[in-house]
Amino acid sequence: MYQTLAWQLSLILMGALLIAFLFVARRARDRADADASVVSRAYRIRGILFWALLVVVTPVMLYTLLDLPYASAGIDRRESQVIEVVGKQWAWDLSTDRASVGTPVEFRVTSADVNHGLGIYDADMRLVAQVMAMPDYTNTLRHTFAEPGTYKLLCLEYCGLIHHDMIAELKVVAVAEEENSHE
Ligand SMILES: [Cu+2]
Repeated sequence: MYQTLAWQLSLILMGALLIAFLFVARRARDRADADASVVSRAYRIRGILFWALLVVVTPVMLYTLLDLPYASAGIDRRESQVIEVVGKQWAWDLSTDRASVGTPVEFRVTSADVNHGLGIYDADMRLVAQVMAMPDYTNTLRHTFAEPGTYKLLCLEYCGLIHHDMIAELKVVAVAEEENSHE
């Protein structure tokens, strides 16, 4: 649905651009010699636009940058559960398929062959975290699961014939449940 909307919007914008382009091209042919007053007016408008842009864009940029999640992602330095993840054609090898709610999980992600993309999806198939799986390199992804459930690990980087079937499951359980399972 959004694709159709985006396509229609693109068509409209492309049309508007074409009309503007033709208009300018025509005007340029009509008046080849712009006089000095036009030039100086153009410079003045350009100056005003520059300052307007600066005044509008700077606060917007600062405001949106402050909202980036990177800083808060680094704060959770509590003891974490480590899960080693190796992607290979076409499966995920996990050192464990269990994790607990509320404790940070540190995924150490690498690949045994080609590039893969590790995507972690919740029960509603909403992407909750993702990181690249690269050969000869370990990427660290920290994520704290807020909800218990069975999460799915999918591959987000096309890696060959059976890429679509590269699925593993991770059971995220409440802490009490985890302790019971050891008894
Ligand atoms: Cu893949």
